[in-house]
Formats: sequence, C-alpha cells, structure tokens
Amino acid sequence: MTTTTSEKQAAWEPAEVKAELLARYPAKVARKRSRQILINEALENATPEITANVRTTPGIITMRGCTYAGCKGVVLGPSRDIVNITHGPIGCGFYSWLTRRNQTDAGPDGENYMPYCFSTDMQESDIIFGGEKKLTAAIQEAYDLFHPKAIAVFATCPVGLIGDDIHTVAKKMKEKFGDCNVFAFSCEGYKGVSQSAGHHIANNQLFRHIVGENDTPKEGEFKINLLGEYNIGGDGFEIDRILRKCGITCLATYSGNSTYDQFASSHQADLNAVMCHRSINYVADMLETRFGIPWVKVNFIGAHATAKSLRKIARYFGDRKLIDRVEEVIAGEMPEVEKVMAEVRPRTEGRTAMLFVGGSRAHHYQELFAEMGMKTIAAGYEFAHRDDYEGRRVLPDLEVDADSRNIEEIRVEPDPDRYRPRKSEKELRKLAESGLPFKEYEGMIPDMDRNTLVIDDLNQYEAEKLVELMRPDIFCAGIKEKYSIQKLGVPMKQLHSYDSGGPYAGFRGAVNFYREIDRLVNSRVWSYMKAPWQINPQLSATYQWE
Ligand code: CFM
Repeated sequence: MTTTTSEKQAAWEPAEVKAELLARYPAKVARKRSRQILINEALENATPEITANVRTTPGIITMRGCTYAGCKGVVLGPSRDIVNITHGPIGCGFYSWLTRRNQTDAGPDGENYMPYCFSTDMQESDIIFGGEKKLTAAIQEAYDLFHPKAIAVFATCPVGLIGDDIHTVAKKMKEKFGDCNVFAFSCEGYKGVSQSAGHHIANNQLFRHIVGENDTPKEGEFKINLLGEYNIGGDGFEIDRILRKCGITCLATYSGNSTYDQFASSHQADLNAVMCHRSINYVADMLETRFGIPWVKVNFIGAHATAKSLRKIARYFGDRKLIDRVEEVIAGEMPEVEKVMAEVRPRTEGRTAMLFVGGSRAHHYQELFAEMGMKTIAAGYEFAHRDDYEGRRVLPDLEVDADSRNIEEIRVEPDPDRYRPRKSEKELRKLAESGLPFKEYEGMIPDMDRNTLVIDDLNQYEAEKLVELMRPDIFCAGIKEKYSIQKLGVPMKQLHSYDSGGPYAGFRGAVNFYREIDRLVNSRVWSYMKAPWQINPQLSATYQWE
C-alpha cells in the first residue's frame, strides 16, 4: 500500500512524536532529552530555546564524532601541503584518512600530502614509557622525506592521558629545522563534548601559528576569504569557478583545497565570507579583531542562496562593475538551474525531508529542498551550539559550563602595524541598515516552519523511531545512519560525504542535487523493502526443554 503525502502528514502530531521519542527513556534521561527536542513555534520577536552543545548521555548511540575529528579531520585535514601527523594509536589516523571526501587539486607545485596517512602508531610501550621520542622521530622522518612548509601534530586521547608535551616537541623541531613551521594541537578526542571543540582548537592554532605570516602582497581587485567551505565532493571547486567568473579573488579557503600560504596571506583579504559558521566563526572574529576584516554570513548551498551570497559580496565592495558582473553571472547560470528545477518539481513537490547533519548543513540544505518544493519536517545538528539554532543574538546568554571552559579562548588584540579597518564604522552601519548585516547569523530555527521538529544530537534510537512515525520521503545524515534507515524503506542521502556524489554547492551543484534527490525519492525500490519484523512482527520461539 502506498500512502500519499497528505495522509502521512495527517498521521502525526509533533507533540505526540516528541512524547513517543521520550517514552522509553529513564526519567532523568527523558528530562534532559526533552530540552533538546523542540517543537518549532512562531514566536513574536524571539526564537524558542533549545539545549545544545552538552554531553551525550553515556549509553546513547550518538551520531557525533570526537574533538580530534573536528580538529584534524575537519579543519586541518583538507590543507594539502601541511604534513598532518596523528600522534596516537593507528586507528585514529587510519579512520580519518580520506574518508571525508574533501577534494584537492595538487596545483602547479604538486605539493600534496593528502594521499598519505601520517601517524606515530603508538604502542602499549609508548603509552607506558611516553611517546615524545617517537613523535620527535616521526617529525624528523616526515621532514627528511618531504621537506614540507609545515608539519602539524594532533593529539589523540592517550596522548592527553599520559601527558606527552607535544607543544614543546613541536617547538624544538621548528627551531631545529628553521625552514619548516611545526606546531601542535591539543585536540584529544575526549577534550570536548563533540568535534565542535576540535574546530575551536584548530581555529586557535591556525591563527596563532600561520595567519599573518606572509605579507608579500597578493594581487586581486576584490579580495575575500571563504571561511568554512571544505570542498566535499568538489563543492569548493564549483564555488571557485563562480567567484572567478564574477571577478572576485578568493585568497584563502578555510580549508577546502587550501595551502599553508593561503592561511598565511589571508589577513590581506578585504572581506571574510563565512559559509559554515559553526566550524570557523572563531577565525572570522579573530581576523576582524586583529586585522580589521569584517565578515558576512554566506551560503552557497541552493541556487537562490548562491545568488544572494554573491550579491552580498558585491554590495559590500559597492563597485558598479562588480555588481553588474555578478548580475550577469547569475543571469547566465540560472536558466539551466531553472530548467532542471521545473523538470523535477512535479515529482518532488510536497515531498518531505529530514536532515540531521553536523553543525551547518542541516540548515543550509533546507534551501535546496525548498527549491524542489520539498518540506523539511524535522532537522537538527549533531554538535552545533545554540547560536547556530537560534541566531547569534543568543551569544551573550550562552551558558559557560565546565566543558566549554575546557577549550581555550585566545585573546586577540589589534595588530599594531597591520590593523586596517576595511570600512569605517559609518559605512558598516549604512550597509547594515540597507540589509547587509555583519557578524550575523540567524540560525536554523527561524527558517523552519511552525510545528516542525528541531532535535539536537539525535541518536540511533530516535532516528529510527522518527522515521517509523513520520515516514519522510528522504532522510539525510551520515554513514552510521545510512543502512539502518534504508532498511526501514526510506531512502537515505549522506550529506557529509555525499555518498559518491557532488558537488552540490553553487549553480551546477544545485542541478546535481535536484536530479539525485528526484531519483532517490521516486525510486520504487524502497516500497519493496521489508524488514523481517515487518513481515513477522513477533518471532516465536520455544525453550529446548519444552
Ligand atoms: Fe561545518 Fe562541514 Fe558541517 Fe562541520 Fe562535519 Fe562536514 Fe558536517 Mo560532516 S565543517 S559543521 S564538522 S559544514 S565533516 S564539511 S559534513 S559534520 S554539517
């Protein structure tokens, strides 16, 4: 039997769904989870409050990753000419080796260490007697083999537990080499409640050890940095193509397809365009404080969002030639996008989606689904903070608990020689008043419809329950969720790695996405999927002695 979308939607009430999700938990866990499961309501001038960035209750199978993953895997991982050494047991390095599908172009210099997995491969004896000697030897070996510009060292859990002083080792090696920047990250997996802590640690050290190192002037009329774009499935290549076409120079991308020199020169840009707010907002703020570069939030996921972001950048520079060029590019790209949009829409209109991804995509991808006429009925982040849900206006009210205090906040002052406000206070205010806000992110909740569900740190049990109760037409999350959801007869799209697809950013990416989602939600294969318990809900068994 097939159910129509309207029947499906009539079948659930958000309050009932929430009650069902909580029903099986012990009282204390249910109380905590209930603050992370929110029924979206349209409030006058406020956003409903959600609990986020808190520890996952032990025993719950979370979708989250660890702090090391956020630092090494997410932020530093995509830079091609830095040798990233994982100091720890081999599993940590192995499982963070090229699994994120962040693509790279080795560039004219060909310097590219991405295909390698560097690890100190700690053994029991290193845990007992200390791993510093092994780390020193590994740094030396990497230097001798490759002579890279930089070597980065990442701490895993055991390193923090035994107290290896990775920073002193790094410093000594840097001094010894003289022509290679060596620095370390205290990003032990357990350091924070999720990978989000790793982002912060990575931001701090990037800023401390690389940003501002290269003052050789960079060419370009309209110079920006693109922050929080990681070139998954080639997203960054598509964005670069569009920016180039518009005549905008991207000095540095943090950190898709990036190089050491990009970070080192990024203080020369005149605007920071922040795509993934969660992972990189710290660098954006620090670049502003030290060098005077303002930042705006952008989103290149969705064709309309892409057009809007390009217009934002053009308006910031306020140059007639650039504004016109951007309009020409949009006008040139949109017809193909609209053609495919119109083609799929009769088949996708009114369909429903659920998105549970990381710290920004669960919001950004709602744009693409909306362009296809699809409605997001439930969404949430794995590790975002309240500001990513409710908007940056809640920043002053964020609770600083012991876990967040554990992550260093670095104090940044204006650079005595290089601080240069790109616009005067008056100009910034004028732009803001005319609809170009700076340092602002409205978050996911205000963009979602009333009575949709917003759920923080969704877990394995709740994901399956949610799908059973609400039967979305598509569920988006990561590899850990993929097969359990598909076994329930619902197509599942990975929005971390994109399965084997992409790019989905920009104009061409939107076209790719429409086509793929159309195929997924309209494939009949899912209706044939029957799990054993759907055919035989009760498995009968008898005791042997009976
Ligand atoms: Fe930012 Fe990301 Fe994301 Fe993220 Fe990530 Fe990722 Fe993600 Mo996976 S930096 S928060 S830590 S947009 S790896 S490229 S897809 S969880 S939503």
